[in-house]
Amino acid sequence: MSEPVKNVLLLSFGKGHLRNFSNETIRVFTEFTHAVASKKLANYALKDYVERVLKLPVQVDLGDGSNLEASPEWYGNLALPSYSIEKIRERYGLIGFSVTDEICYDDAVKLARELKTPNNKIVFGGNWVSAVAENAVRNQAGIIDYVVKYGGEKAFAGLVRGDAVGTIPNLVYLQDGVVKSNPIEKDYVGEIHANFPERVELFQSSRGCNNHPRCAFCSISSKGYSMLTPEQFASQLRHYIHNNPLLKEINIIDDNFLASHKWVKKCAEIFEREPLPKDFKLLIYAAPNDVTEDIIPALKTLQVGSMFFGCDSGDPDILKSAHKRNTPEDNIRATELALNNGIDVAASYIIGYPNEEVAQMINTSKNALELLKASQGKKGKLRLQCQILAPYPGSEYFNLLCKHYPKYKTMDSIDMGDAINDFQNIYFNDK
Ligand code: B12
Ligand code: SF4
Repeated sequence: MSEPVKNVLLLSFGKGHLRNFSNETIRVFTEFTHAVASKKLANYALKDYVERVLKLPVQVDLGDGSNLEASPEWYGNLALPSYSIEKIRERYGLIGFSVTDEICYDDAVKLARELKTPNNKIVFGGNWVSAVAENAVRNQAGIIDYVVKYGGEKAFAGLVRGDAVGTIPNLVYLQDGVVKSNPIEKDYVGEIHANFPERVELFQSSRGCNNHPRCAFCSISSKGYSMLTPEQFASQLRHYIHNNPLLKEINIIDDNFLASHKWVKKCAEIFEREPLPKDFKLLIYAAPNDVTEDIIPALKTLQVGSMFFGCDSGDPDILKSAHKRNTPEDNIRATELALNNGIDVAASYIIGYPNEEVAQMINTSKNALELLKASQGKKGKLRLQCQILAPYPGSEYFNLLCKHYPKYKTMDSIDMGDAINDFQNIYFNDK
């Protein structure tokens, strides 16, 4: 048990702009403003949880750890309040880094190295570090004190309160040179209230996914599947709209918004009684197999304007081998249904699965062409995208990569371009 922390700083990161520390300051904004680009919902969630929900006597400041000076056109108003590295070292007892992907991990570690003193604690959280937590605390000993795996609210609160390290859920740390991983608790999900800056349009109504086993390429860092109640969903949505009447679209980042039709219909019932503003739209992620005729009226009431579909392949065997629940036919049917009802679709495919045959890739392009045909003359618009399979840490495919390239097992910083090449080498060298 140690003292509760008074001043906490949570940093977010945008695209990896390599930092150069000469004459540099870090932008720290204690009043929310729209002029900062790398707005992490995670940091708003953590701040709101300890300040509003738990009412801990702490001030959590949010800062942007990106190298703002490197690209003012991207980050906007450089006249924002900012603190120097010296000032940050002096002021904050706990500094958190939200690192959701590999692109900003190296930058975050570089900055953490500058900010670390014997008087502060450095904690990392987010998707990327969750999957490489043990490697991160071992490889960055002396810089990263703790990594929080998966949902971070309870662990963050424990660190702020100064709870005994061994009692804090989801915490990974070094003790006498040995990596300790505390038991993982089911993710917390609750309303997030904050004065979001104008451009924060990210909205969370559930965490996790009900697809078991997970898709073989999936690397999301969540434990279990938890969702807001329909009443909380409505209250949070109204909070967003009330705080920002200019907001025209909200991106619901849930991995599968249609996981429970019953829940979606209950949410819709609330908004049938008190409709959303006319020109307001929701963007959702959905599995094509969950898009059925009977859910369309609810989607209309909720003013869903576009859906992102993980079609992922047009080949039935590939879909099965990746533990997907959708079929190639689902991809076409769901797209037609959405477009017919004026809902835009972004359909995403992947190629480069283990042992994927050329004929199977052709099935994928045929499936995408079917979607294109289905989109002709429809009210909704279609966007197609395709990427090469990336074996992210935390996924089943990453374990396959490690079998052939054991070096990845102990790494915390991975160039995903290299990982993709190595993965391709295993399966496609002779083709
Ligand atoms: C929104 C989003 C984006 C937005 C980001 C906007 C923003 N500024 O936040 C945009 C579109 C820009 C984006 C871009 C990318 N993204 Co993205 N994105 C997401 C998405 C859908 C939601 C993230 C989110 O806000 N979740 C809600 C918050 C509340 O949850 P959370 O971030 O997990 O945070 C919780 C915990 O992780 C933890 N935590 C997080 N940070 C911290 C910090 C501390 C100190 C503590 C204690 C705890 C903690 O506590 C939080 C509360 O429980 C996720 C998928 C997902 N469902 O998570 C993908 C996801 C994170 N993205 C991903 C990827 C790959 C990318 C890109 C690299 C894609 C690309 N190829 O360009 C880029 C890189 C962005 C960059 N660095 O420049 C992957 C990461 C895979 C991985 N394991 O690394 C994910 C998981 C999607 C996926 N399944 O593939 N993304
Ligand atoms: S990829 Fe999406 S649908 Fe598949 S298990 Fe992960 S979150 Fe669920």
